[in-house]
Amino acid sequence: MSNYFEDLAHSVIAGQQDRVKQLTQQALDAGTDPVEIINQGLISGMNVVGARFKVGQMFVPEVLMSARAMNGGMELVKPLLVGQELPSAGKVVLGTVKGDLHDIGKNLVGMMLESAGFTVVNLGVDAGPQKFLQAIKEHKPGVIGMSALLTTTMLSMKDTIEVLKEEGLRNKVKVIVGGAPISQDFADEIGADGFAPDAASATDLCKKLLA
Ligand code: B1M
Repeated sequence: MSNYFEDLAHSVIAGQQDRVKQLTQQALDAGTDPVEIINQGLISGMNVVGARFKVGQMFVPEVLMSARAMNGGMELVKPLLVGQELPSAGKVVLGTVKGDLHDIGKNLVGMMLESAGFTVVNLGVDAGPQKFLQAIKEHKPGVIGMSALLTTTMLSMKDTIEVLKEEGLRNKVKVIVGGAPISQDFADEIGADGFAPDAASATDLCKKLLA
């Protein structure tokens, strides 16, 4: 079976959605545990994609192909998980900050997190402090992740952190930030718990913060 999982992981890395679906179906027909298919085949492949993306060996279009391939397999497996709790690495509330409509990078972060087994609550774009606050109260995440692509909107991250402090929630949730104009210095300055320069690093950071 380990060769089969390797084959599945390689097909995810290669972005071959049809092959991933075929292999997933074969494994299900053979009675393989759906959780094993996810962890040892699908997620294991996406972990390699994340690592390669981080060091510039894979690029955004290839990552999107791999994610699409992985989702093809997930669609077959998920209905069989009803009643079974899919192990979650933790919950992350993710959004692009107030006034900012850029969501390609943020969605890539969301996909990578989901691929690594996190539960992601995606607030979409133009998410102000109150929206993050409500989502924290409702979903009780371990981490909130804010994305900004404009120098004019990045200060909204600071506003959100201030609101969390006012509400007494700052110590209950880790805050990570990212996006093209964001740096580690800026993250330190506004009192975030971490900064990630890319989607794969964001996943590593969440794992570290929730360990
Ligand atoms: Co806009 N735009 N845009 N734009 N746009 C930029 C960002 C800009 C740099 C272009 C430029 O002038 N060279 C510039 C910003 C300048 C600045 O502030 N310094 C700019 C501008 C000015 C604008 C408008 C103001 C233009 C106008 O209307 N006059 C306007 C603003 C609208 C608004 O938001 N209110 C605008 C609009 C748009 C579109 C709607 C047309 C479109 C967005 C479509 C969409 O997202 N659905 C758009 C696009 C596509 C871009 C560029 C071309 C590409 C951005 C992108 O998707 N990159 C961009 C120029 C560029 O970057 N070359 C530009 C690919 C993506 C994968 O990368 O988002 O950086 P990125 O995400 C990375 C990392 O940053 C990181 O991981 C991702 C993957 O590795 N990351 C995180 C991101 N979020 C993270 C969160 C994390 C951790 C890591 O933790 C939570």
